[in-house]
Amino acid sequence: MSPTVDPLCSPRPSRPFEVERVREDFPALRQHVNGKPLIYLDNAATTQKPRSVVEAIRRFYEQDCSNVHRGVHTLSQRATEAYERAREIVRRFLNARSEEEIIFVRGTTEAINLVAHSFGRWRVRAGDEILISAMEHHSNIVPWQILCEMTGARLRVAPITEDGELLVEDVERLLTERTRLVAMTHLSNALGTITPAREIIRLAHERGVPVLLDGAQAVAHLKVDVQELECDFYAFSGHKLYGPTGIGVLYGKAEWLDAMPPYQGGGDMISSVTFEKTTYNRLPYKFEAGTPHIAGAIGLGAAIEYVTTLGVEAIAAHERDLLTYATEAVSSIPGLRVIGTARQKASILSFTLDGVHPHDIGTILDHEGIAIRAGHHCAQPVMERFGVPATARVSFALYNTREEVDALVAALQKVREVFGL
Ligand code: C6P
Repeated sequence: MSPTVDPLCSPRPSRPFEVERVREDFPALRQHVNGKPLIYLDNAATTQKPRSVVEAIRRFYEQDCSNVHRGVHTLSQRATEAYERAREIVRRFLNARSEEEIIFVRGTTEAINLVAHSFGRWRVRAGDEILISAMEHHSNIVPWQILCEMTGARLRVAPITEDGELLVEDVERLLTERTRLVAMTHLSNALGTITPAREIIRLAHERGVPVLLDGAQAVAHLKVDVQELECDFYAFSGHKLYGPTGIGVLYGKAEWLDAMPPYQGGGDMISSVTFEKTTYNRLPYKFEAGTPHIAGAIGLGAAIEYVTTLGVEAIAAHERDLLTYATEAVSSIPGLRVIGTARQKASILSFTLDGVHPHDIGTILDHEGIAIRAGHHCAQPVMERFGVPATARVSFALYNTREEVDALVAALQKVREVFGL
């Protein structure tokens, strides 16, 4: 089944997407690997960085390097302004109501752990339930298992279909009066499925249950508007959005974040400390203990500006074209099985090839200069669901081209030849 149009994105970009011009912004794409021009198709793991992001980080370290929120001196003021400006860029990008709702963290993993520890410690008791889906990344499974171990709560898992779809009625059936939180991926890293997030949130809210969306993959491929989605928490990583590693964002509705206890204690998250009592800082600082990744936040701001200038919808349309083109192209390869054939998909093409282990596919493609990921993609329950130990995964970004897809298909034919298929 080929992917259909993502309802969150307009099907037509406002102007043509000039991919060859865009590629010039990414110095890493100009290199050769194993004597072949690099074809980078491992974007779900991490994306390459545009020059403007590297420049923003360099500028910070060369000119403004200082700590934030602490010094009266000029460099500290400049660093604070740049860091807070990055927060405002994120706020606008997600359409959050207020900058108080944007917490800088290390990445999606830390964002989810923050909610599991803080919200969990506050709201979850023995016998309560956390509802996730069967296509979650380990980052959206293990923190909830740890919480369940600590509290005696129970993890419930909404199943997925043979196409890798999450059915709203299954989620509805599993929402009970003991459900304290729903935590779901917005876009599966192993299957490419776009989940029906808006409907799930509506159903959960009808029962007074808050919803966390794992946006690690979605944020680079779909237009995300947290007010339109009405999600209570949204987690994402900068490095999958053309920004640096080690920086990410937890969006949370202010009413939740206000009520939740701090996640970590330390500098910057307090307003006063005595040995008898500590009072906590206001939002968002209550959740940002210690010196943050200042350069990372600035780099993420630059990445979001880059993506916004190109247009999220134009990027989505370009990637949709690539995914449709690639899905059709690989369907002619004998023995190739696509894992994840949901009607709503973005960016990701996972597959197996009869008689060849995905790691061998990855190794042979690497000899051809083509980078893909092979393995369980930190989503072992998904592999189990589809009865495979691993898949080969191609994941697209804004700088990929149809010519690269053609090269991929030719290299996959080579894999078959090597294995005498
Ligand atoms: N998936 C992949 O190759 P971090 O590592 O914190 O930036 O992101 C974790 C994470 C959480 N949720 C989803 C849906 C993800 O895809 C990821 C990261 C990478 O698929 C690395 S395992």
